[in-house]
Amino acid sequence: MRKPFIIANWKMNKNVHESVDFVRAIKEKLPANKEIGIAAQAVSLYNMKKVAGASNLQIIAQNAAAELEGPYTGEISMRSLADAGVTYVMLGHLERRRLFNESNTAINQKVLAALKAGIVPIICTDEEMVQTEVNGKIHYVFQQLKSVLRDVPVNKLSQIVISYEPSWAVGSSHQANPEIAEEGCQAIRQSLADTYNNDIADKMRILYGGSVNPHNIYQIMSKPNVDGALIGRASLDIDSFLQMINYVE
Ligand code: 3PY
Repeated sequence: MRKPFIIANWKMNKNVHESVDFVRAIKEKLPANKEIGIAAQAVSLYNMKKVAGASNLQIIAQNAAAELEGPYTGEISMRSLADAGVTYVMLGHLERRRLFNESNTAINQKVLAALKAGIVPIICTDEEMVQTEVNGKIHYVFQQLKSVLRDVPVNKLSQIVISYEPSWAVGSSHQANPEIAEEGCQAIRQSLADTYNNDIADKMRILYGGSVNPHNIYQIMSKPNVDGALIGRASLDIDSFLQMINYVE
């Protein structure tokens, strides 16, 4: 069984005090049957973890360097993040690809560094895929996914989290569409099964991201291949976030 995973992606919002206050306000209210995480600015993560303590809240970085240490002024290492209590790192978000020209090769190096440091990557991909039909069976190839997973040891794959975020839905006011969410997550699972095997594809969690809010999360989470949500703007407000982690029809 894949445990549902609901993640707030705060992007470059909330300062340290606001982030810590938010954690303090929600930490006793987290549902036990889901994994809940917040991806915040790096400067807040250590203090957020201290306040979250042993609660079921995952503290998530939004990016980190591909090198674990050394002369890289201004960078943040996965090793330091792990020491600060960070358990997951989001890699390859569309805004990083688009605004900071992050390539699949660079993201792949970061995925490998995260695994070395003991941090689980949450890898974001968009809708770019090639669909082919061989002997009546549809195959999907997500070039991004293939490239960013290069050289990842097979025994590490099932812990990795993938997020499907169609580019038109990120940071936009478009309505997320549950059918499109399912279609994308299902295609990713199928491509993982084709590239590796069914067992790995069944174990890996695939989240949907892009314009998720309290009104559409239930429909999205009801889809069989959607194991969680990566939530932008709607996660900044405490009440709205609590509503989404406890989604009901
Ligand atoms: C959004 O919903 O805008 C996101 O970028 C989620 O990661």
